[in-house]
Amino acid sequence: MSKPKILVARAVFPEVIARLEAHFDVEANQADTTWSKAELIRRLQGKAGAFTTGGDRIDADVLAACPELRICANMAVGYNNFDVDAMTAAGVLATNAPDVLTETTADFGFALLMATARRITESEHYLRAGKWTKWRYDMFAGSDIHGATLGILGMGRIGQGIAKRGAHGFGMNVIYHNRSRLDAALEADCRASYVSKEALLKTADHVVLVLPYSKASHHTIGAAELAQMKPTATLVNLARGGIVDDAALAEALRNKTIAAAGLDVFEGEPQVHPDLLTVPNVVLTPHIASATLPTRLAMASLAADNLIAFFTGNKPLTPLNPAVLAIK
Ligand code: 8YV
Repeated sequence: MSKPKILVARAVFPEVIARLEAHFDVEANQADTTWSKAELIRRLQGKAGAFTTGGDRIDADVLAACPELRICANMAVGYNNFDVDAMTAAGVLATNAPDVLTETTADFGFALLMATARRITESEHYLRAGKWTKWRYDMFAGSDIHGATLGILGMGRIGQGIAKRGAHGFGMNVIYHNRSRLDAALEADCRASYVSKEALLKTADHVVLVLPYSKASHHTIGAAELAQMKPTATLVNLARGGIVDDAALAEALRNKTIAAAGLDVFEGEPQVHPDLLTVPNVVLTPHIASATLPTRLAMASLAADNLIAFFTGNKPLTPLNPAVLAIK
């Protein structure tokens, strides 16, 4: 019996490709070429499955052009690259890669917060440029993390990981806002108090964004929200580009409406708003929050496990639209 054909849309660990090859006829993009939508559609012809990453958009056009497609397994917890409603309507299963990246991403959130609040990259650039000629009492003075108020917008698994680091490790006062309030046991575990978005913006010394991207969360932080924050506050975006209005943020950083920002994700990435590149009080990283090799391998393995389970008649581990399975 011939093996199902799958497409692996981006380069991935050779051992994951080898594992997929044991089950599937694999077309892999190990050259890591960036494909246009037309090229993705061309490559998906005849494929029953796709291994995707956050940059591979599966929407109604792609689904209409690829009628043989039955499952797309995302190597990411976020899945705003999927039109899940269109996938459900087309009978295509969507899976993501949650949990395996939670602690690694929360570690990075804390690293980005600390680098931002303590001006680590800005001061390093100064040193490397040969500008450090003497010590000064207020040189690169930043803001404290310990004992400060940490505001977390979006209290899913990663938000909870950041809350625990802040509360248990740094004695922070943790407040959060989320679509739904956590149950009392989880709140106690995180030592976090539920507040309104407005109260969070007004009282937090450090605001960390970890909410999923959707039309509803587009520009959750724009000029009006930045104006509500303390002038000494820092903002960290770990979630998705588009949750912050990057042009408004660059202006707020330039005007010192807020003190500093740390960004791992950008609107239209890998392009970065040019104004962000010219303000000094922002730490910029290229979407690396989950980037440790063990975690990236776990994410890729989970995506592969979902594909293998689906085609061997087992239940995929992390389905996003399980109704599709019930229909079959
Ligand atoms: C990925 C992410 O690196 O999991 C997510 O949602 O944003 C990152 O961990 C990226 O999306 C690649 O798939």
